[in-house]
Amino acid sequence: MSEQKMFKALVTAEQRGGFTVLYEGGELPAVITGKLAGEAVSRLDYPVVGDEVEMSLHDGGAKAVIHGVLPRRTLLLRKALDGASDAQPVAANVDKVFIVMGLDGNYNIARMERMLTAAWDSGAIPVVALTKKDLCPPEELAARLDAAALAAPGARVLCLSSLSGEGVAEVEAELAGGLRCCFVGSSGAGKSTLVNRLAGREAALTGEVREDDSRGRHTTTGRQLHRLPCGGQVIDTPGVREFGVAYSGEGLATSFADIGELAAGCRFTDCSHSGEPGCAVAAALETGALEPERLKSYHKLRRETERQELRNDLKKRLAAKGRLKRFGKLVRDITEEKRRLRGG
Ligand SMILES: Nc1nc2c(ncn2[C@@H]2O[C@H](COP(=O)(O)OP(=O)(O)OP(=O)(O)O)[C@@H](O)[C@H]2O)c(=O)[nH]1
Ligand SMILES: [Mg+2]
Ligand SMILES: [Zn+2]
Repeated sequence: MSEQKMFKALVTAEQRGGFTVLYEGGELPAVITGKLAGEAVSRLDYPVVGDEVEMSLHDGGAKAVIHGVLPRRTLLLRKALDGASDAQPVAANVDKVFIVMGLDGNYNIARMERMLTAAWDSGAIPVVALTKKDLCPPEELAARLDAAALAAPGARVLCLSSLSGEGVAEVEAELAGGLRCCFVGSSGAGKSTLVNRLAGREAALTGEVREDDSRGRHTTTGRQLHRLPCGGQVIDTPGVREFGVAYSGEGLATSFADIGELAAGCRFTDCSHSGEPGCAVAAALETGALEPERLKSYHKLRRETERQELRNDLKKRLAAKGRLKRFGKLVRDITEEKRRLRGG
């Protein structure tokens, strides 16, 4: 077989069973080679939107076949939907992860904290984008903004309305220099509406939220990268109810840096802030410097992270055991074969 010519392309969309890649300014449908699928050990070995891939052209340049994924700069992960312990990649090579949350009934600090933890773990910079400012009762606005800022130490918190356009320029400013971002948030948060506002056209489908509880209807079903007139790029994703913990303790330490700082004042260096004497975190609760809900979120996410780490560790040990077993069988087979050849 003659050597195939390879090209680099960017994965811009992912649908069931297929991809779209951007090559020389045009988008092409793409599939992956059987070899890539066959050798994949986990979902992380498959391409994801934002990936740079190595591909060959077919059908006179109308179709692409993806042979491999180039090394990733950043990778946003979420827990698998189907309960598998494998983490699921959401987007690759993004510079910033926007946690999009509505200031209407969509507002939920605990959910935002989970998404922030995953965002810090991705290697990208998290930004909180509070949408639907026009729907927030004016007397509630300051309190909601403050609560979000307190729960997002180290991250910028933007407030905007995709309806009026107020605050949208600040989102564009975050993408200056042609940065790539990814929008995550629950269904109905207003991700696709903001994409359309940034794109200046109906680039993505949007859907009404249910009136009784502001919940969305899962309008966006696939992941899609949009190139924006401001020069930046945004990956729109389907809303998820739960982001789930699929991360290391590192993202947790960053997203709860406020508690980490307080913990430096605890009497015991390994204080778990659950009733030990001399606990500075408990003292901050007393003075009101720390919200009890915030500590509750921290404890909950820490437990999940520890369970996840334990699972990963167990999986690694089992995988190693599997390899040993296979090796043992190989040795037995060879010994058997030698004996047979010797006529024993
Ligand atoms: N008033 C107002 N409505 C908004 C704003 N942003 C979004 N909406 C509305 O909120 C609803 C949901 O918006 P979408 O953009 O479809 O939400 P989404 O986050 O993409 O949801 P999924 O695709 O299901 O994950 C739509 O009816 C939008 O018109 C806003 O800033 N102000
Ligand atoms: Mg959407
Ligand atoms: Zn403590």
